[in-house]
Amino acid sequence: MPRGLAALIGVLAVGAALGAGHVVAGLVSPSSSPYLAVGDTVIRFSPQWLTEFAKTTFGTADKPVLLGGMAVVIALVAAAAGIASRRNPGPGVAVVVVLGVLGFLAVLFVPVFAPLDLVAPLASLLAGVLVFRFLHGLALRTYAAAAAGPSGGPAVSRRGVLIGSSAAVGVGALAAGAGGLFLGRGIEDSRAQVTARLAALTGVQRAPAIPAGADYAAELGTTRFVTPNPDFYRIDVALRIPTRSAADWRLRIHGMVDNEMTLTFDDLLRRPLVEKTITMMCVSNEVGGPLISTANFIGVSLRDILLEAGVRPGAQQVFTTSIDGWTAGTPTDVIMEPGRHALLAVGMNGEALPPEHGFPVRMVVPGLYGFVSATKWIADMELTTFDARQPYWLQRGWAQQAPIKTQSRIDSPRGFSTVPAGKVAIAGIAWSQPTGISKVEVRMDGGPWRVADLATEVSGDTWRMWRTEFDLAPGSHTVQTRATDRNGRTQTEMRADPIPDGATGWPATIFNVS
Ligand SMILES: Nc1nc2c(c(=O)[nH]1)N[C@H]1C(S)=C(S)[C@@H](COP(=O)(O)O)O[C@H]1N2
Ligand SMILES: [Mo]
Repeated sequence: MPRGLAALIGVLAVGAALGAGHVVAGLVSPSSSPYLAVGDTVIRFSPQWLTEFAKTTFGTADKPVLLGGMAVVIALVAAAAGIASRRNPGPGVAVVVVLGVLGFLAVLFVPVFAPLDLVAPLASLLAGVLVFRFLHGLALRTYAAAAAGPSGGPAVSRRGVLIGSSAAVGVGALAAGAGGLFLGRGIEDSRAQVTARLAALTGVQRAPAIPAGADYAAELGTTRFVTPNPDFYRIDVALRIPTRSAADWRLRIHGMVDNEMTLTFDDLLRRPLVEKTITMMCVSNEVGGPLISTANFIGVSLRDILLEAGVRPGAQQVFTTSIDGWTAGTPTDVIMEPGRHALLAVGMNGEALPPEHGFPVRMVVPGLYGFVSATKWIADMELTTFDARQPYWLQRGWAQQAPIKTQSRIDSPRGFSTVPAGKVAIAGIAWSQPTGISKVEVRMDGGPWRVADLATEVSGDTWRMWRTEFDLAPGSHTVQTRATDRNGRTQTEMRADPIPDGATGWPATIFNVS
């Protein structure tokens, strides 16, 4: 058979395998899609330089890039397998089986594994082998018949069957893949119920309304004080968002505690609920970067829960594990500070947590970078020593202690933009959770520092907006800022990379006046 057809059969068979795996996973256990499990495994075993490269090069597009790259590699392997099988199906079947077994192993070794998870990779393996044998046999017969005799009649109809079957497999594989995605969204009902329950709760201690003067979004089009959920930055290593319903959610609290406990979602809603406005941020944020957002989180005081559990002396860290097996270690003494407002959060900006932000329950600790505190899809909480357990990012070279560093960002003018000469508004944000910002200074073209106007403060747990104005002549200009916190500490000029405990340095924006 022709090379092109042989390659196509390889690709179709593997496509059918992936599609079948994805749709069966969607039906029985959304976290067991072999394709996504392989992606997770790649992330888990990637060397640190590679994950850093991916994060800095592709940012939040790193997951689509990984999945797309995997698709290209798998398609090339499948095409090669098809071409190697022009006469005899042996090599092709062998490659399809090897790919299937890899998917199988990836699912088997996910951090949280259930026997039901094996159904999807098995279906995938079976579909791959069957489709390959079927299309390959059909193609061989078609070309053997064409070679055998001048009476092309049967060969033509065989060719029709071959084209029809190939098209059907291709469409079926795509539909199955898409169907799997759709089935994976099975927590929307549970989310809608939680949103309704949160709205109906009467005892919630609501966050004060954000004062009108807290941002300059209306006048200057700069960052809004509260980030709408769809715009909230997202960082995690989960290719498959866990889909546990609120009814099935449990949190086990154990280790160095007097009273081990297991909490249900209803247990949380029966407790006093508070709403806090909190600015969260990622340690990977570069100076001037976008990985910072603010939301009104509704939750239960984590300190109160731990007081009830009875933390034993020497329990240095609260080691949390998510449903998908990611881990974080939070210093116990930080969570236990009475004014810290560490939360087990169930709501975000008036609705249930969005799936990608940790539904049904996540942790939020003001003043700590997310990787040491903000466990999404939380499932387990162990009180332990720092030596006993190493969380995910600590194993990859990041720090154990990671308080958020005092920083500022220039939002307007945009870098390399052109603005009209005359009075030019300079504006941005500054943060130093949980201390708060007392001063932001701005300087133009290396000139003297000038104190900017600060917007109304919401709390130390949030960012604070600032603005000022410079009279500028045409030409290229560079503006710089530095923030000072309420303890009188000014952000350092020293440039540091995000790894291991957060970037530092004064932000600078170059822009043009005409
Ligand atoms: N389960 C899980 N939780 C996680 C992570 C993760 O990879 N998995 N990443 C953490 C990191 S590094 C950050 S910065 C915050 C980001 O939370 P967000 O995506 O809601 O903004 O989540 C934290 N919680
Ligand atoms: Mo992060």
